Amino acid sequence: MSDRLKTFIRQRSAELGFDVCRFASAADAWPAGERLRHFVDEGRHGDMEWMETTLDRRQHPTAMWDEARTAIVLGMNYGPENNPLDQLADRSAGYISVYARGDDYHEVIKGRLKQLAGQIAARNGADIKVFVDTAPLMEKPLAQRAGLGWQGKHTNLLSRTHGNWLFLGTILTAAEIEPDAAETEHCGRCTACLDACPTNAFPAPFQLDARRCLSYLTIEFAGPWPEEFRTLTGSRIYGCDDCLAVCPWNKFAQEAREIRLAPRPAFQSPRLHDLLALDDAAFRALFTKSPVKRIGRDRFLRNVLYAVGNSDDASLIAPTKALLDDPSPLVRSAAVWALSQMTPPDDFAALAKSTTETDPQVLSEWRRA
Ligand code: B12
Ligand code: SF4
Ligand code: SF4
Repeated sequence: MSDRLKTFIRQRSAELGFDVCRFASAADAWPAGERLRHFVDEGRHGDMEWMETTLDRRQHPTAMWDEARTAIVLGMNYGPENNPLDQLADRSAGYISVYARGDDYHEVIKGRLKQLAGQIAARNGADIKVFVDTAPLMEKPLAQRAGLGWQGKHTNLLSRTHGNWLFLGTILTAAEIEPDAAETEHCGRCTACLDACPTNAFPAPFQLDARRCLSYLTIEFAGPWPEEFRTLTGSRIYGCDDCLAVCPWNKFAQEAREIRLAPRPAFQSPRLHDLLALDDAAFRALFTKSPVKRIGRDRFLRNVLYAVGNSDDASLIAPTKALLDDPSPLVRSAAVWALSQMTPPDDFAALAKSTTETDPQVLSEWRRA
């Protein structure tokens, strides 16, 4: 029965566009929960308070749902056509990470997971729940246990068949289904991802300090960044792919076949000049159905302005000055920093002298610069 059910699930998952589908016990003990607790105890989750508040439930699948017996772990390939890091050389353009260049994967995957779960429930009758990203479930160790790949030294899951470009989604069921073999680690002596990280975000191999990660800073962190990271971000304005893209296992990666994940031309090397002009309505229109929309126009403009400060593109000075009057203090403070990087010290001092700024946070940025 278990074998026939597995074949049924695999076939349906492939029809729904998943590239991998494997099975793991959701009930066996694992070390991941303790490691997560260590991560949070060290404060490495930064401002992601939801990791703290859901810590107990996150520790193990059964801590969230005590009837869970099997995890059906699915992977969807989002492999890029070329090495995405080549785009970092153009400092007048922003870098949006590969995962965010098409439609929001949460939407793409969640709908399919629900369809698959419905088909499984109709056949099997056992209780079932679907998860992608936002639920308090540790997806990467579950995926390793199911044999989709292994957690590399950069902490992401990579595989011998898809390299580093797999989105994960999970279905938990109360049904007992024969697990597949777990994958073992194949990083060996390689340290390419650790060496490539622009912000030195790995305190040790297999461990990440999210507070130093550009993905966290560009997406999750709400305020002005600590100064040291502003120059290190280069032109990365949403997410970061460096540790994934340098991995030698990408030689086995294939280009994504899911049409909704295909990169939109507007998100490949968007001109910083155009992005500086985005008001709220234009931002929402540009990022319809994109994961970028979630961070909102002000946080996005903050990221764009840090990239402007690193651009050496004098044509961006005038549109940056215009943002000194922006309604958002976050945007104004990032504009001040960008100008401090791009204008000669005397010009900047004259600007600082003439400012009518009253917001204390922005004023402190003028003084710091
Ligand atoms: C929080 C989060 C983040 C945070 C923290 C990232 C992190 N590495 O934890 C931030 C915002 C930084 C982030 C960034 C990214 N994320 Co994210 N994120 C998540 C989320 C919601 C939870 C992950 C989590 O629980 N982290 C807590 C840490 C403690 O867990 P962990 O990484 O598994 O930790 C393990 C290791 O540290 C290891 N470990 C610790 N100590 C030791 C010691 C030894 C000796 C050993 C061997 C191991 C070891 O064991 C731990 C437990 O397994 C998941 C979705 C989910 N629900 O799982 C997506 C998820 C991990 N993200 C994803 C993606 C795509 C990204 C980015 C690539 C996006 C981008 N391009 O910008 C980056 C990658 C950055 C990186 N190098 O990790 C995908 C990854 C897919 C994959 N193939 O792995 C996920 C699974 C979402 C999804 N459903 O597809 N993310
Ligand atoms: S995503 Fe970028 S900043 Fe974050 S760990 Fe990887 S290389 Fe470092
Ligand atoms: S770059 Fe090297 S160390 Fe990092 S995940 Fe890939 S194989 Fe492992």
